[in-house]
Amino acid sequence: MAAHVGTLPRTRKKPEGLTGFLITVIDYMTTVDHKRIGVMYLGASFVFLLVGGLEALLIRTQLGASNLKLIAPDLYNQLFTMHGTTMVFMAVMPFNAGFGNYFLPIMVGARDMAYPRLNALSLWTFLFGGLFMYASFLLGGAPNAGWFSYAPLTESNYSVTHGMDFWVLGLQMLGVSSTLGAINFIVTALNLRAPGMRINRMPLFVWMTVVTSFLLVLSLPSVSIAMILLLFDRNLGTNFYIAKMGGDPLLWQHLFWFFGHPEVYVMILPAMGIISEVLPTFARKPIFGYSFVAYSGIAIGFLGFTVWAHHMFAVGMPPIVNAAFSLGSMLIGVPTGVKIFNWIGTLWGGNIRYSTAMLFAIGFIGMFVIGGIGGVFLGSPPVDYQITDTYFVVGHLHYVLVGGALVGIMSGFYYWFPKMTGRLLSEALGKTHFVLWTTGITLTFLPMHLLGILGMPRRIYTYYGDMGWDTWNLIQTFGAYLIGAGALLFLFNVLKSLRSGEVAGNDPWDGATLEWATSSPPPAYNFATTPIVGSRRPYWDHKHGGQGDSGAALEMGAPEHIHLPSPSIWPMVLAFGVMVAMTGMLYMKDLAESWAIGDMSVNPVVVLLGVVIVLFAAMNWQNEVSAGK
Ligand code: HEM
Ligand SMILES: [Cu+2]
Repeated sequence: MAAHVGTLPRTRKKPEGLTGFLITVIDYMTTVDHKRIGVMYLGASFVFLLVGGLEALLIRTQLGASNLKLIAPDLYNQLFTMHGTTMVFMAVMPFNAGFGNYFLPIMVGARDMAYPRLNALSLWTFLFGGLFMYASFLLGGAPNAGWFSYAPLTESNYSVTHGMDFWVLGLQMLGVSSTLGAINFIVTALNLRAPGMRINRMPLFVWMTVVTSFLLVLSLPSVSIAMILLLFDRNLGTNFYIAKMGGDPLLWQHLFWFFGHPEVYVMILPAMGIISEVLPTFARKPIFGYSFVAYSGIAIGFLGFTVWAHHMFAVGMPPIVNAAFSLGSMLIGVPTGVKIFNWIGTLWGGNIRYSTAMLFAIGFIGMFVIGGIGGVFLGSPPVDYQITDTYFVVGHLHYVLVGGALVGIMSGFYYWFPKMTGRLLSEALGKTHFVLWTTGITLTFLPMHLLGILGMPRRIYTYYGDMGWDTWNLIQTFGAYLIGAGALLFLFNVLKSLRSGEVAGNDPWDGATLEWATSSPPPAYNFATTPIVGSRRPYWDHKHGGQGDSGAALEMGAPEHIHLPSPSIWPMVLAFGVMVAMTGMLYMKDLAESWAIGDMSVNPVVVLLGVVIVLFAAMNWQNEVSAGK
């Protein structure tokens, strides 16, 4: 019965110095290992988080007092658009994809994701898509119509730079990346689970990642289509969103929010999954009401598709429509409340260890509840009429996304860092980070609710001194700097631990799920032999008594031949080709015009070049697969 989840000896020694470094770079560029891909996802997301955070600090500094003119108004629009777009699509979502990549396969006892090369393609399309969008700052101006890009602001006569084209094409790449990743997560969780790992024994983080993946697959097409129509409007003379030509700007809002509302659950559900792992571990109890936590996640995902027009209460829909969408929005509060009761039930009577991961998880509950209650207010049409498009909305969304999603992600970092690196993060620095963030988040986002009620509109560049908004704005700006300091402290903590952190061992928190049963960091093949699972908390039951609810809680299967897919450069080349083609597409309008006057433009050449790279990479990829690598 004894489980030996050991490691096999290392097969290869790395040279030192520059050669070693180059080998590492090439290793990462060609890797198909879900853990390395996960680490790259997490690292890139953190860089984007810092960039998006810098943009936020610039915005907050400009708003710190009335009548300031520190940034040009035009740049201000670009900053708040890129801030929102970055945080949503290049920070929170890929953080979730990073943890999902690293831990979902290990937690279900698999060797890798179902489609390892496709997984690499997801990573590279995300990275190139993000870089592509940021290139806009240097190529004539970044997108500037807000992260929701409402028509008709986005049409070519209002948004004259190529910024919106960058936004549309870059976001298409990020959407492709998310769709591929989502399919991979679903197939992995449904098909590659270890023997005995029934659906209702899957860790809750896996559950939430699966629900999230379904949301992505079902909602992304809506925004993809909306963006293609916008691209046509801007470049080919169609009028999908132009009212005076018979189009409808509200079509954009419907298509966008049919994606946009499920998207908010895409951001929060994985964080809910993380804290559903952290809370029981540090309360030293099983999660209270496992099935309720899992099924309420499904209910939230399902209801999430019925409420999108609550973002549009004030556009003049008939009252009965507003009422229906209000009802749906209020209903979502029920499964959300169920989860919150279950988390509190998990803490109740627990033998609690207040580690940094645990503090962030508890902080999540408190701050998410504040954000959720703000949401319930906004879900009431008469209330929303008063506060839509004010700072109240900004307060609400930041409580759920920073106080909720990002704080949950941080809990995940403190929890899983020792597994990923073999070293502990400093608890003292971690707790300081926690204090900086909770104080900073409260000072920055709580007063926004008040300012919203006082009438301060969102997306304004500056305001007059006699509005009475100065004091709170100054406090908010101060709070924002505290959040920034916390993020830098976290970075310092990570770098310090990587060099000289305390060695963690395989199971520093007395964990319950399979990732703690292998070494830290885990070997490429995760487990030397396949784990056989007989419990919802296989490793915990194995350590504390051995029995699961059917036979042994955890056994290791017979030795077997380990097959791992070989590295491949082609996913990266393919993603690069897509970026090249997108670059050509950017100048579609100039192309249409140059055709009209009959001279040749370089753009079709660039598009063609991109397509050739894509086809070349796809062919080589296919050859590798047929060669059985
Ligand atoms: C009980 C649950 C919730 C309800 C009833 C709710 C309701 C609303 C409503 C009605 C709005 C539109 C406000 C307006 O524009 O006038 C809104 C905005 C928003 N909510 Fe929620 N919300 C809930 C939970 C969440 C969660 C969990 C998240 C994300 C993790 C979230 C993220 C957002 C975002 C990002 C916006 C702003 C969108 C924009 O930029 O215009 N909400 N919420
Ligand atoms: Cu919504």
